[in-house]
Amino acid sequence: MSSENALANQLPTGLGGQLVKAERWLILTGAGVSADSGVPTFRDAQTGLWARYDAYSLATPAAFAENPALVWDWYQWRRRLIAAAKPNAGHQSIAELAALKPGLTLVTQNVDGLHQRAGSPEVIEFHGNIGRSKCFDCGTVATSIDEPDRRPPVCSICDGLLRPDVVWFGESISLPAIEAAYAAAERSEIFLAVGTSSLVYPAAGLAEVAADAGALIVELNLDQTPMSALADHVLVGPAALWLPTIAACVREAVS
Ligand code: BV8
Ligand code: ZN
Repeated sequence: MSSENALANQLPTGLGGQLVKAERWLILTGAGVSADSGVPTFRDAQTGLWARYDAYSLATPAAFAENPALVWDWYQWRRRLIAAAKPNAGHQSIAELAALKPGLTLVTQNVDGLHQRAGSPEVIEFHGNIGRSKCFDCGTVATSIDEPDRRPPVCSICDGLLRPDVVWFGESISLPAIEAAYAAAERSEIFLAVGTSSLVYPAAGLAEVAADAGALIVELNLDQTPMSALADHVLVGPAALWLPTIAACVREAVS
């Protein structure tokens, strides 16, 4: 019996039917969904050159202002890890669910672009995308980088330093992203949090909004998180194993 069928029988009682019936889903993903692609999570201890740095201390405007080359190098290291990674069965299942459930909204805290590479048509990138660079001074997104070996390269408009187009700690989420995500949470029937420690706000606030709107709250994680107490169902295990089961359950019902 394939792992999908085996786990399909292990979906908590009643959950399969609720997933099939609900049209308006909000899926919120965190670093755990990309862990199965070999992309380290924020909780993971960093490796190699970066072992002695804490991701939270590097992902800030102050860190970049203090040592732009160090922060740029850290993102270049992560960009190479991500370029070598492939979307996993979890990303692919979420892309399939978007096709099966037109009312599905996907919000990701990840900056790795793996949902798009897996075929998800619409991705609300709450924290931006590591694949884009923008000017630290004028904010212009770089369409080309003249001197890629400079660390960091400079803006072609104002000569300011380029930085990754991600949302750092202490920076605001873009208004369109936050409005779309919160509107989806307010009308959701299913809120599925996948591979997130539910520690980083305002993303972590979406679960409460969905719960207040009467959504069924489902958490998929290896561990307990501050959101676990709010969840109606907790699926313990890897996202790359549970998500194909959820997709199979919905697919079988519509085929
Ligand atoms: C803001 C981009 C305000 C950069 C990131 C209340 C309200 C508003 C703000 C705050 C608030 N309280 C505190 C704050 C400040 C701060 C915050 O939340 N701090 C935390 C640490 C307490 N929030 C902010 O600064 C936000 N900005 O609101 O500004 C403001 C208002 C006005 C004017 C100015 C400012 C901005 C936050 C965004 C930060 N940027 N990323 C980059 O990537 O380099 S966040 C970054 O960390 C990631 O993107 C990710 O979102 C986060 C880590 O979270 P996870 O994705 O959950 O990953 P994590 O590693 O923690 O956990 C992985 C989970 O997966 C674990 O649970 C693990 O068990 C599980 N797992 C592992 N493997 C698997 C798995 N699960 C399933 N399968 C597996 N195989
Ligand atoms: Zn500039």
